[in-house]
Amino acid sequence: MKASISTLNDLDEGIDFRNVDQIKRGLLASMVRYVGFDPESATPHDWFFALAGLLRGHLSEQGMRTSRSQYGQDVKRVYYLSMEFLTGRRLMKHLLDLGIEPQVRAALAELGQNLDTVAEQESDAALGNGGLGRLAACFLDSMATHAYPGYGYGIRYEFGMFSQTIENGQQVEHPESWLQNGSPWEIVRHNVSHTVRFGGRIVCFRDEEGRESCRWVDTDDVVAEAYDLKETGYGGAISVNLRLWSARSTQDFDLRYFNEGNYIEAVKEKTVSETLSKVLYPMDTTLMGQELRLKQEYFFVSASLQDILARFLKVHKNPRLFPEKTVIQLNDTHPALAVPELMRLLMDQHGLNWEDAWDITRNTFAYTNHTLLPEALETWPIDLMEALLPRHMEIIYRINYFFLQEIRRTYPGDVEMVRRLSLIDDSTRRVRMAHLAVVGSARVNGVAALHTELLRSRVFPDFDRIYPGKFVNVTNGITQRRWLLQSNPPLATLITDAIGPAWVSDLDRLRDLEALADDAAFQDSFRAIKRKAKTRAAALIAERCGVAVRPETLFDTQIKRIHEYKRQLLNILQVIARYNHLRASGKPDLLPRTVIFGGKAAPGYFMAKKIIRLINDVADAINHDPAVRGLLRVAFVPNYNVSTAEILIPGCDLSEQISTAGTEASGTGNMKFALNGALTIGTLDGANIEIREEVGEDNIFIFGQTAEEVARTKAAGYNPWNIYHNDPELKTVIDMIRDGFFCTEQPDRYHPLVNALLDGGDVFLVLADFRSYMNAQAAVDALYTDEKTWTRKAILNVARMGKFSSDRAIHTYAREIWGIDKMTRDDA
Ligand code: 26W
Repeated sequence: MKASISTLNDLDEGIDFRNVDQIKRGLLASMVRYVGFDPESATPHDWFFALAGLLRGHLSEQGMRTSRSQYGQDVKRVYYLSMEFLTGRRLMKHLLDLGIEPQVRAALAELGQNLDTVAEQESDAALGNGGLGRLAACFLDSMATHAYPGYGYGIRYEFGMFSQTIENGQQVEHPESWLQNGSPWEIVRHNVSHTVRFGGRIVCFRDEEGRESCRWVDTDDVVAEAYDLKETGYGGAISVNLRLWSARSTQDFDLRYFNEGNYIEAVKEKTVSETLSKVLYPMDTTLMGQELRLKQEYFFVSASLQDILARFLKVHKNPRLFPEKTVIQLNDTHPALAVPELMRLLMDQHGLNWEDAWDITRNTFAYTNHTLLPEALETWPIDLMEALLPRHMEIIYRINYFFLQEIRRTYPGDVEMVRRLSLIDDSTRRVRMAHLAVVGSARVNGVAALHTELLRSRVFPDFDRIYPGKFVNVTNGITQRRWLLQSNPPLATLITDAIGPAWVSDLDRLRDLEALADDAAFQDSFRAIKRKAKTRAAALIAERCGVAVRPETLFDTQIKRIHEYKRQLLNILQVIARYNHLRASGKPDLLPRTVIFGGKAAPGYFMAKKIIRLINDVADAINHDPAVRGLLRVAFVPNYNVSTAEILIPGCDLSEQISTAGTEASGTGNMKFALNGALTIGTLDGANIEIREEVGEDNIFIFGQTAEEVARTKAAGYNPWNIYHNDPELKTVIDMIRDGFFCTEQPDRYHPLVNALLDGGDVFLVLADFRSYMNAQAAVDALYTDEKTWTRKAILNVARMGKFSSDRAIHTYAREIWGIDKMTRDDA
């Protein structure tokens, strides 16, 4: 039997995906056998499931090849642990990776179906909040494309990021049940499950040789069940497995209650345990110590580590070799409990002593920090940790004890240093997860040059001193396969026709486009493509917002999470100033513009929700004012997600990246826009700095204070009132908001926003940067009238985006942090 399956080709059902006829037959068979519908009456939705079902078998086969190859070559693997994977839709990606889009399109057409319509039936896998989750998805794509032995671990949330509607100008959240109709891509591994324990108490004892060992008893248990998704790479040869854990109760019925006839009580425990993987926390900053979140973090960490260790021990008998074959990347601190969990598993389950276990642990992990905002740095109450994870709390105390002992030896008498570095904040009685991650990792990285610099100088200066070389930078990147090839086919084709297809897996090749920046014919094609993409974006806006916008106008877009630090408010102040100018001057001396917003606010984030409402109120006033018809339109596109981004980004002229300098770790939307030929207006924050370095300062609109200036402004005692009183245009704008110009029915609606800007001290320096932003916007207007120069700059932006490929980021991680090699494609 074994011999007959040694080559997976024996399993081939005979479908050659290069052959339209065979795909067609396969689709019909899948519709009947897998979906169970009559092809004669099937809807596009049914066809989506039939097609996905057909591909799934193929993907699974390819995944097996990759896995066999990894075992065969006994490679070192990287495990990417992330609470979020924002992969979006998968169908088109798989077709592009496998190179079979035209054939599948033709096969569907013969069945009377349109591939694009079929693809739109898929719901977004929105298992993430924003940048951090999308980055994880781009990284899996780059790992698969470049044959790195990678593996993702996360949570199979039943409800991903909520879907957003705008009602009366306000955000309303709705549950997003992406699994309502089932996901055709998942492979359920009923046989792969791990028990995850909570609560209970610790019993320690000494064996005959005097070695202490501990047992964790009387716990409440949950089972983690594995669901696998295959992340294909471009070219289709290699894939990366993404294993998501779903919580299942250890018992369907509590027999104690059941036997008493208490049927409802008997299933209650089941419901409680299974809430663990129910819903993604829709917050990207503050969590406020919620117990369920901590349980989610431990749940996925424990299941993943048990899984990783089991896979390792299947091949290697000696746990001490673990770091030679394994590196585990912690995507922010959310999985930082992996540090004490690995210690626990090595000591309590595999009998290692403390020293060996610690040696293995700190050589296994690496930690990526994604945020400087103090409120986003996770800490957990000691009491909560002790109740839920008593053994881990003990281990953390002990790690801390040895760690601080060393600090005391190196810095005798420096009690302040000890207090600052401790894993425990004694004043609040909380565990500092970032400290745990730093101490437990071999490397810590920031996600853009400035971010890493600030991380070292402001957030972790003491750690940087005691661990020279531990902090490194890896600037973020995006995958050009999704963010150009897939989302902007006309531009991708234009580029390939001009310079060949190598850019698809080597983005530096885009440099060759520089030579065409002034070429009249190339410019014409480039502009025509942009115009078509704007028409598509306009259609989306018309459909979702009921606002008619004209593709001839400048499309000015800010799409991202709504947050005070990202300063959507600065943008809307500028829009109001523009509106006032147009009304007052009576002549259209400013270029017609369409200002597009999109993004979700955390449901409990009062200010962010106010900002959404203000944008919508302002949009309403402007869009209904005949005085500015044809000159200014504002649209807030509801339910911003990956699929919306795929349409709005290609259709944008001006990309808004206007965070207060020193607050946005990197940004990745900025890269996606520039890659699609938008010019950036932005501050010297995050990756904007490196984007300016690459594209050249003539090809980007930079404004505002630098991170250093921001710090100095604040230190000098910043008073926004001075700016308010000295800038009449700004004063008028703020007064209008304060006096209810945009909300006559409730004039005080925006007082909280105005107060934050004035009496509240304007924490994010909106007023301080206003004038400089206005000037930069004036420069945009002036340049946009010069079609040729604008297009030249846009082309140069595309040509110089090579650095911002996630391929470059992954090569850097592989070389400098993970120490892993590409697999050879011998049997792939
Ligand atoms: C505590 C809850 C929580 C959840 C998520 C806190 C913080 C987060 C993330 C760190 C937020 C996030 O997505 N950060 C973004 O990460 C991107 C990828 O590195 C960066 O490009 C963005 O600048 C950063 O805001």
